[in-house]
Amino acid sequence: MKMTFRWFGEHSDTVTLRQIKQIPGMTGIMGFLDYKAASEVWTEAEIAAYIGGVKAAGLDCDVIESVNVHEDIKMGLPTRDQYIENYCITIRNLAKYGVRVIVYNFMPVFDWLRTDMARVIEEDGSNSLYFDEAELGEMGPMDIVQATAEKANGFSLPGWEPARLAELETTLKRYESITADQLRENFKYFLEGIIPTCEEVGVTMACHPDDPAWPIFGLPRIAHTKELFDQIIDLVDSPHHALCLCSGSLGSNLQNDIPAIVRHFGQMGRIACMHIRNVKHLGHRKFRESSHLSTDGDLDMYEIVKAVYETCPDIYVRPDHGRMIWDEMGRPGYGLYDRALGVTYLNGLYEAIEKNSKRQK
Ligand code: DNO
Repeated sequence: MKMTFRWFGEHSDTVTLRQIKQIPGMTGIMGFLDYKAASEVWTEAEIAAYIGGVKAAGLDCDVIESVNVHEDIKMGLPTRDQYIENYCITIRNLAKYGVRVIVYNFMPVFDWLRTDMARVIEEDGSNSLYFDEAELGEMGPMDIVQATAEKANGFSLPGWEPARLAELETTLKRYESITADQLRENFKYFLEGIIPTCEEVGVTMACHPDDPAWPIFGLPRIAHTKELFDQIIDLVDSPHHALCLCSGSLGSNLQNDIPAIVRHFGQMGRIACMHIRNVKHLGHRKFRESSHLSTDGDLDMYEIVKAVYETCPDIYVRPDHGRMIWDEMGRPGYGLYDRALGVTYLNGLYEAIEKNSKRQK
């Protein structure tokens, strides 16, 4: 288990590389050029500067999260070929600087979605990301983007800065006629376009689950259960087509047996990396993100880490969203303190599982 930390870059993150390096057991970051538009080419000069800075801080950058997929690719528009070509150039450029894994998602329009970016947790006064489908219904997509921007300490919802609101309306309209099956077909077309390049340069694509784990605003979503991931894996037969399982995203639906899902795809060799965090359910489709500790949420972190140890011990892992604690102000979900606590907890679980397993042999 190679422990990493998500980092948005010098000008877009409140956390520094020096702080990340000081977290025990930290090997590297999951990196991101946050100013790039979806499927815009990442140039070698940009990559060299970014990764050079990370390496100078004593950290690796084997994983990039994310290279975003253009909506035209997801919608299957004729313009998609140009964007797929760009995507291949970015894959090649990243590979030249040692990147091994690229995390991405195939969610129409929105990436992860919450109805409150800073819901106070009464018990201890911390706050965390929160979702309530009842609130979502009242809000509508445009309100969500605006509300997120207002309560996100200056950060906006990934991909939907308020300046792009007009575009959002057109995009939503276009999706009205796209079914889940069509979306899957478009996904296959995309994978067939990029996986040969990945095979050539040694990069593995890691698809992230839908978050929350069901369709929202009537938009099709095809990556949120074991069965749906089986269909995705079947789209292209290559070890370079893999998953980035996220326990928190999948855990928004308690029907998802996460240790079993990890074992299933881990044994197949199709997990490239994982995001590990916990969620606390408060009602039907209503949850908040808790600390990583098993007893603070509804997921059994011990069983999840054990499944990693037993079926895919070499994957990259990062703590996922943390709460805001100790009066920290930062990008919602991505402060330093609670995520660092998550790292030490996950490393502790792993050490105990590993030692216990070796002792029994
Ligand atoms: C949320 C993240 C996601 C993830 C993308 C991958 O915090 O895990 O935004 O990076 O879905 O493209």
